Amino acid sequence: NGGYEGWLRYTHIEDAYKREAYSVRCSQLQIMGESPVIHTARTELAAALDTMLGAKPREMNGTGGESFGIIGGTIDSFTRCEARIPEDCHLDELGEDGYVIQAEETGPIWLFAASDNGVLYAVYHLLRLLQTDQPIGKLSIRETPVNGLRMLDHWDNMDGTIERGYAGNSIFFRDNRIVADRDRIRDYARLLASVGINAVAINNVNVHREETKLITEPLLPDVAKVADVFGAYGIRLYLSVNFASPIEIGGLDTADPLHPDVSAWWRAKAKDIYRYVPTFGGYVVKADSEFRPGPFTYGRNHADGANMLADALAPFGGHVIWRCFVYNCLQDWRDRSTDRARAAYDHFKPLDGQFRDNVLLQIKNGPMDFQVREPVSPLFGGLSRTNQLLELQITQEYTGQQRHLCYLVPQWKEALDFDTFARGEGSTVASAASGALFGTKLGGMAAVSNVGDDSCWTGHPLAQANLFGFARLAWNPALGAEEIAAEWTAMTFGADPEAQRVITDMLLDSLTIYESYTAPLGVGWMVNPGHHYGPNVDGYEYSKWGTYHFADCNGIGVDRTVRSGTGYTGQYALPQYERYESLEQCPDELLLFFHHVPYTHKLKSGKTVIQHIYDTRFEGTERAAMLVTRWDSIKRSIDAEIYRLVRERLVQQAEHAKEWRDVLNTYFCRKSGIADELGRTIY
Ligand code: BDP
Repeated sequence: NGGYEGWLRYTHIEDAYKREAYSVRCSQLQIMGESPVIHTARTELAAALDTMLGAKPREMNGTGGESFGIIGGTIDSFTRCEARIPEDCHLDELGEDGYVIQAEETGPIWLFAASDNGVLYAVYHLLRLLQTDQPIGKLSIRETPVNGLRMLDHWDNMDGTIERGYAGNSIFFRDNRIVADRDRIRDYARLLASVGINAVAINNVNVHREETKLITEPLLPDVAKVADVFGAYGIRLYLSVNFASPIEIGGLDTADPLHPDVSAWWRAKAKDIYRYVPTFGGYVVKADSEFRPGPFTYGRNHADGANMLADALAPFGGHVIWRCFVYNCLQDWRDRSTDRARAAYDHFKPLDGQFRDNVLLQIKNGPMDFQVREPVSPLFGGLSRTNQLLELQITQEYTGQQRHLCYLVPQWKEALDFDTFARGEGSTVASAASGALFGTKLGGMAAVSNVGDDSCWTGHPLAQANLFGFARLAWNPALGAEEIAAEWTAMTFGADPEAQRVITDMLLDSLTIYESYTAPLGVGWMVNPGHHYGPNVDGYEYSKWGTYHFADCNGIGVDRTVRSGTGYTGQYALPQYERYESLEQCPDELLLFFHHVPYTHKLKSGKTVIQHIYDTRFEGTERAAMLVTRWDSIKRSIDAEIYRLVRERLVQQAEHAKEWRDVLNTYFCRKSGIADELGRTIY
């Protein structure tokens, strides 16, 4: 039905032989326990098997002596009902969310976990095997998530709009209320749980008047209902809060984090919230950023602010997720010390070690703002005594707004695999974020969701791959971009191998296609101010946001070196610092992020910067057009509605790519006065 079920379609398995092989093992089941999460696991498993195998599985009540069937539960529940546990299962150290799936050629399929969530994840894993056509004869699977926190942030406003949303309106809010019909929220929770998400923040980090009230008593009963919906899928609910709440809703005249009335107000507030929502996850806070209030107003720092909130939540087990997206958005471009790229590190590095252990600093992958190409934020590796959460953007604000195809997993993989060298070679961002690198207590990954009330959730049906992909990476950052794309495609589009291949390849090519017609060589921006869609070369060049490319008739790029620029490169550990500092070693794709060079500068590819700009813009546009042809080639295997939705967007993408090409090529041709070597038409 037009993509609503996402990757959980559970289509009937047509191949009778395969269906029979699965049916033999899966025609009866027993999931032990009674909690809402266990109930979800049981109903999901039964319903999925029913549609895939064409027969409702029987509920059994066995003790492990059965010759077939699925038996699952927490290790405790197995012990309680004295069921047999096969000897060779390694059930130690499964952590909070891990699980084991074990089966011999004959006998039951066992699902074991330490927690109810783990049981649910095991169920989804088993179903994924069936959905992707895997054998289930002998199974010995052991999974534990790499990241403790696997979170989705929603930038939803209570009037129902979504900041940077490209797929309709909010599924949580309408007309300044929480929606009454929560079916859609449940269906969303189901999609998220199936890939291991365990936390959501449902409102925008820019907390305005109406959203500030979410933590007040008239609204908390409805917040609790939403929390329960998510709770049945093992997902904890968080809220973004306004740092100035004590003033705006508390009747105080200050929000100074060190003022005793302010901390008392937040402590009482935490009590209220937990009375209604005992499973409440905590607060997400954007403070002193883009006109949001924060501790700076009172001459306090961000540790003062975060710790005060953390102390209020600590008795209830809540977290403070404090964002590091803090920079001066009213800057003077001539002042090099305020280079926006430096800001997060300059603010937070000196505070390392000063945060409470229920605070996590949420750090965007790059130092600027979710551009198609950025280096990794040097706070990863830079902070060694603070819990961290890597923040990614699934919603495609700067990557085509779900009108252009842009599978972001390869970009995220690059960030996760980046070596900070903070503790020698192999000190990856993935290990810093999870907490493994420095042994910090909490850690994980968060991302801004790309869903709305659109029929397929994400506007562009293929953008679902990003939601899926983020969650899979948050569970295990070592998974490959191709592996994830192939898995998503198989689950979403079914068995046809040709369609699977074409879609997977389109996904994998899409990021480089998008990058090659938009802002070149890591310089970023060049988008229309405000909504950020479409080319506008000087759109941000003469404003105060700190997002410049410095193109003139001689050259382009931002000198961020220690030697002659803003000094940003100095925030990296060796050898990354040297690599970025040196014009010779700096990777081509980030050249203009780190260096200002003449248009005739030769890249490692042998091309000059200007010729690279022309060539890639022409190629990118052609490759965008080819996406339509590739999609058309599999028309017969695709659901008609999805085919139409995707095609419509691909055609638009091809058109808009031409606009990018022409605007950028013309601009650089005029600025540089250098013609295209191949004499192609530049408007
Ligand atoms: C930028 C968005 C803006 C967000 C901000 C943030 O343009 O809408 O509020 O990030 O992350 O990318 O706070």
